[in-house]
Amino acid sequence: MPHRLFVAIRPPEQIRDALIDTMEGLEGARWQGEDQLHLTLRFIGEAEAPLANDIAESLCTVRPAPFALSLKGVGHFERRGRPHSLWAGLSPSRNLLDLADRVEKACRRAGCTPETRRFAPHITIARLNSSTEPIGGWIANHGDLRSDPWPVDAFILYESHLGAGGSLYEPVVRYQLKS
Ligand code: 2AM
Repeated sequence: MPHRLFVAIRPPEQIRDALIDTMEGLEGARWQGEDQLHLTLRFIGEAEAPLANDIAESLCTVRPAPFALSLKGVGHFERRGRPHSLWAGLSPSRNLLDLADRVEKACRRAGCTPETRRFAPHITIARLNSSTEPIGGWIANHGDLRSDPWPVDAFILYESHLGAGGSLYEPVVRYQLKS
């Protein structure tokens, strides 16, 4: 059976708490669970065992030095002209772009089809649908979201299990950055 994979950074507890604090005041939003919060570096999608193993191995070569990230602001993505998700943004970080670039190259070396979409760093907070109330008030209330910097010292290869109650994200391999 293929594995649905992605590579992400897991924010620490105090950052997850800050994100959870924003999860109110929007009727009809499907808020992410605490254990679902992550910053995707590379969505891989369905991979059969040999490719999945090669990806897991290739990612071992990605070992930049640890760096800091901080939350900055909120936003939304649209699909078919309608708000589809809410997210928290990150302060611009060259180190984050560099990490995503190295992860992308490692995935390609393992045999993944190149990602053509531009990397848009975000942490999804909620999924929305046509019955969600207008998001303008929520965006205005949380637009000044900021956090202290947190140290990023690892990234994770996740397997996504799709279920009726939402996706379950299972950490498969944790990759420590250079110490
Ligand atoms: P999202 O949070 O903005 O939806 C696991 O699905 C992770 O991979 C999510 O963080 C999701 O981003 C991201 N992702 C990127 N491209 C995706 C795609 N085509 N399908 C599903 N998830 C995708």
